[in-house]
Amino acid sequence: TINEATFAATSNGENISVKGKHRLANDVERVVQEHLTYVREEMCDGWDLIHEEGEMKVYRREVEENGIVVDPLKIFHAIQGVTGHEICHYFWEYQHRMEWETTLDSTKIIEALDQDTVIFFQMHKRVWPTAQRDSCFWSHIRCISNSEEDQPTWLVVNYTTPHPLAPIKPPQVRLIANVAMICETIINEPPLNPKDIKRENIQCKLAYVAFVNPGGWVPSAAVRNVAKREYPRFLRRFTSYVIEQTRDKPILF
Ligand code: H13
Repeated sequence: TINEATFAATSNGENISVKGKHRLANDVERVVQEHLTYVREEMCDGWDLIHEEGEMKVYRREVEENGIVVDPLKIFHAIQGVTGHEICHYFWEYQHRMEWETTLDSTKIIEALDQDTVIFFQMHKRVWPTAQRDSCFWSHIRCISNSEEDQPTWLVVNYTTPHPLAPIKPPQVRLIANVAMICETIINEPPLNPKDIKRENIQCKLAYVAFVNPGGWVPSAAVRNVAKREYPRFLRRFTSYVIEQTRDKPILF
């Protein structure tokens, strides 16, 4: 519910409340902080490097809950010529999503909670040998300043939430997810005047973290094979898309 008298318009023309906190603000805060702590943890016992491709490294920890595979996943990558803000912008903005997502049938915004937080309903492609999956999650984008000199950290978090506009309709199965994209921008050999920074001087260090529960039983081997193939494929395609989109645009710091 919108309880404040001040409104702003989102890019697709809906009104959202901009004053005061929305009903999921505390949840968003907690999950963002958890990701910032978790991403800095050392990758030690139990983490397997399952895929390496150039600068991209995909790690996974094998975990099952009641026989359901819920393997945590972490990907590290470094992308030349783009900023963390650009990566997060394209990951969060739904207008671009269907151009890089190959695992979705549809995506839509069902509520805007504030300018940086929206609730998505998505229909996923049937990639595994059982029922089709959908998902309903808040998606939040944020910029965190670390110090005056450093470039800020940008992040996007996608976190499952129930919503009256998205009831679960069996046989449809709902994915449960907690996903974060966390990016830092590195400027190599910074010129004296910041205006002279060129794309060849910049690099984005990216961490992508995913906890996904398929929401119902799927054969373990099938889920693990799909994940091992699809996550690197997603990151490859998504980062090429951002490079392509930003190539001739001014740098978005
Ligand atoms: O992160 C990716 N896409 C986001 C934008 O569409 C949505 C994602 C999400 C997934 C599920 C529920 C809620 C949000 O954050 C890219 C995802 C790539 C997925 C590759 C498929 C892997 C299959 C793993 C099987 C685990 C059950």
